[in-house]
Amino acid sequence: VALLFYSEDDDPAAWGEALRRRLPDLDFRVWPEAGDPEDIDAALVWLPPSGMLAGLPRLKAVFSLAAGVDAMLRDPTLPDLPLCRMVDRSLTTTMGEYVLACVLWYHRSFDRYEAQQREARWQLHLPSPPEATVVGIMGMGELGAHVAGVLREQGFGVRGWSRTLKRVEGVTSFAGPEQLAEFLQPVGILVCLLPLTAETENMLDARLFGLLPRGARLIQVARGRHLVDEDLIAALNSGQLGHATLDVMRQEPLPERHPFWRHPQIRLTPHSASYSQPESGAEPVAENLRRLREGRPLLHVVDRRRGY
Ligand code: NDP
Ligand code: OXD
Repeated sequence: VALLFYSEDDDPAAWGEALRRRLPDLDFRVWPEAGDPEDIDAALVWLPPSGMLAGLPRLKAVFSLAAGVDAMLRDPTLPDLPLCRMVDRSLTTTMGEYVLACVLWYHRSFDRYEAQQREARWQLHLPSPPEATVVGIMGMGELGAHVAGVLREQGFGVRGWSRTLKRVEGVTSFAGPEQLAEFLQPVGILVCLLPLTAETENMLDARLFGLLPRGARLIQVARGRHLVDEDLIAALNSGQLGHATLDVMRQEPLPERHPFWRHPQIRLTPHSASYSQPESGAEPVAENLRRLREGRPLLHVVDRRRGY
């Protein structure tokens, strides 16, 4: 099988090595050194240039290096072939670490202490037990369900919201637009782990923030286009939201002049919440290459109608 690799952010040598350890006869090629386009059976990519995949006449499947495939689905030149998204242990565990770190930071009032320090103000916020902090997770898929488990283990109150109702031990579950307000009502820390689709775009807006208790905090680790930027700034300035941690932006890298950079109640990271390490991420890709070769159904195929 010949696999073509493209990513500006991932190390092709490390992926090639990890894949060849599992599939010694793999023909691994790195764009733009694709050789004869007719040879290529599959592509492993993150944000490929528009038209690149359409130029591979015998391509049979596309594997995304990322869990979220919204950018690929927006590209009108994406071939009508199975598109498989990344589902990988290291991606999931690093997301668990990131969200836990943020939740603990808020739970122990570090955002308030940071603000107080700017004013040289000495004021104690007595720690409350973790069960008094309710964390709401929007999106209870691979990542959201794992994050829910990590937070439960720490004793936090956890609620989950998804399209279809889940049964997760210790997690109060809600589904669909009709249960959104009830889900949000006691949430002190809101985590967004939704895929970006036509239904979820711009969901994090003034109306939704107004359904949260005053002073709630936001952890946005999904996609920049879920968030209405101006509504976040207004909610922070009015006190409806207390603080926000943003890992993803509408435009990445975030333009230097964007107000998020300097807002005192916003903390930014550069789309680094979680990361698929080649050593573990190669496993699901290798399994799908075996399946492709043997004509068996592929894993983690995106439902293009649903958009995730
Ligand atoms: P999954 O597809 O496994 O889970 C998606 C979840 O969202 C499911 O529970 C689904 O509900 C729910 N959902 C989808 N649409 C709706 C809707 N309209 N209303 C309510 N719930 C909805 O995705 P992952 O957990 O693997 O990844 C989630 C997202 O995280 C990715 O799409 C990506 O954008 C982002 N991400 C960000 C990273 C970062 O570094 N910042 C890294 C990796 C991913 P149901 O279960 O009922 O179908
Ligand atoms: C993503 C990823 O979808 O890094 O953002 O997997």
